[in-house]
Amino acid sequence: MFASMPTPVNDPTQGFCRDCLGLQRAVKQRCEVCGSPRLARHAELYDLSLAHIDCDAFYAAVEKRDRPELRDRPVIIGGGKRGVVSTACYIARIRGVRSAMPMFKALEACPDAVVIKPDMEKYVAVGRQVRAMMQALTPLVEPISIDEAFLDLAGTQKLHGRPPALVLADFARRVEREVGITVSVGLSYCKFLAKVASDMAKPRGFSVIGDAEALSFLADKPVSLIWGVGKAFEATLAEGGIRTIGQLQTMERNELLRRYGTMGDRLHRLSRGQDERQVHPEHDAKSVSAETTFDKDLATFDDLVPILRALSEQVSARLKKSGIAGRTVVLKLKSADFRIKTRNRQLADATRLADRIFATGLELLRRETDGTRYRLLGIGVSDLSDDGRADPPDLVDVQSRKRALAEGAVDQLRAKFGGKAVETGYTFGRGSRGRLPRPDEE
Ligand code: TTP
Ligand code: MG
Ligand code: MG
Repeated sequence: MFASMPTPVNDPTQGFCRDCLGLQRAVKQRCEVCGSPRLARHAELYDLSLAHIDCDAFYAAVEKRDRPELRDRPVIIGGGKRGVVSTACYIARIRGVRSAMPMFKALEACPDAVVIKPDMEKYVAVGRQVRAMMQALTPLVEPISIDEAFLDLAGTQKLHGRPPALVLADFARRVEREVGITVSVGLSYCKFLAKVASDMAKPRGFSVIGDAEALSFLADKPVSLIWGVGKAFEATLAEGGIRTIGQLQTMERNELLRRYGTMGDRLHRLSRGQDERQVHPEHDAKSVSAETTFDKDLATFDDLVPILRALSEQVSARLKKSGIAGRTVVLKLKSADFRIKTRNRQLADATRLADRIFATGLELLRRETDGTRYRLLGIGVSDLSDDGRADPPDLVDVQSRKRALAEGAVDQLRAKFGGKAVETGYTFGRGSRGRLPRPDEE
C-alpha cells in the first residue's frame, strides 16, 4: 500500500490523517479521504525521527479494556496498603483525581468512581506486548518505565517504506486495535522535546516539536519542564528570580555553571533545546565500567588510589556522554593468583560524577588492601538509569555541592581543551606504576 504512496513532502499545509494515514494536499479541517479531524501537520514532520511514546492512563486503560462496561465510568486504580491512587482514567481526571492522591481525597472529588486494585502482573504483560511492537519498528527502543519508551527511527524509512511520522501514527492505530489501549506520541529531534511533546496532547496525542521552533516553544514554559528540575531545585531557581526557561536562555553558560554547578550545564543546554543524549536500547549496557591490568602487581592503597581515580573519571565521562547514571558502584579486583573479587555499594541517588564514583570506590578499596597483590583494578556503576534524577543538588551538604561545582568546571575545560587538559591531584604525575588505559575518547 505504501510502496505506491507518493512520497510525502514537508509542507505545513499538507501532512496526513492519523486515522486513515491518507496524505493531505491542502489545509482543511478534516481528512480528504475519511473525514477525520485528527490531522498531523508540521513543517518538519518528515524530518524528525526521535519519538517518545507513553500509554494513556495505563493501568486504567487496561482495566477498561477488560471490562468494557466501565468505558464511560470514572475509574481509579489504587488502594491497597498505601491507600493512594496509582492512576485514574481521563474521566476521573476531569473530576480532579490525580496519581499519588490519597484515595479518600480522590473519592471526595469523585464519589461515583469505580476503584480497582492494581493487577501488576497483567500490566507488566501488556507493557511487554506494547514494547515488543515498538521493537519491531526499530532496534533502538529505550524503555523508561512500564508504559513508555524512547524510539529512534532514524534510517528506518527504507525498511518501512514511509517516514517515521507515518510509522508512529500507524503504530498508535495498531496498539488501539491489537492491544486495546491508547498511546500518545511525541516526535522531535531530541529526547527532551520528544518527551515533552508526548505529554502535550494526551490522551491519543500526536505532537511534534521541530528544531526551528524549539527556542520559542520553550521560552514561556516553567523551568520545571526541564529534566532534573524537581520541586527543591525549582525553589532554588525561584530564589534567583528564575521561573521560565526563557530566562535561562538569556543567561551565559558560565554564569549558570557558577551558580548551579553541573546542573548549570544542563540548564544551559536543555533551555536551548540542545540534548545530545542518544536512545539506548534495552539490551544495551547493564553497567558502565573501566578496568586496567597493571604492568606489575600492586598491593598498597597509595599505589591503587591514583588508578582508581583515573578509572572513575573514565566511567564518569562515558556516563555523561551517554546521558545515563548508575546507582550501584562496583569495584573489581583481580589478585596476582587470578582470583576475581567484586564489591559493590548502592547509593541513595544515581550518580554520573567521577567524584562520587571515586569516593565510593575508595571506601570499598580500603577494605581490600590487606597486603594482597593485585594485577587488575576496575570500577564501574550498574543500576543504570537516565540521568534525569542523578546527583540531585545537595543543598544541605555544602561540600558535596562544591565538589559537583568543581567537577562541572573541570568537565567544561575538558570539553574545550580535550580529555587530558585537566588532571586532578590524584592522577597528576602518576608516574609509571600503573599503566592506565587510554582515556575514553573517540
Ligand atoms: P504514567 O505514564 O505516569 O501515567 P498514566 O499512564 O497513568 O497516565 P498518562 O496518560 O498521564 O501517561 O504512569 C504509568 C503507570 O504507572 C500508571 O498507569 C500507574 C503507574 N503509576 C503509579 O502507580 N503511581 C504514580 O504516581 C504514577 C505517576 C504512575
Ligand atoms: Mg502513561
Ligand atoms: Mg509513563
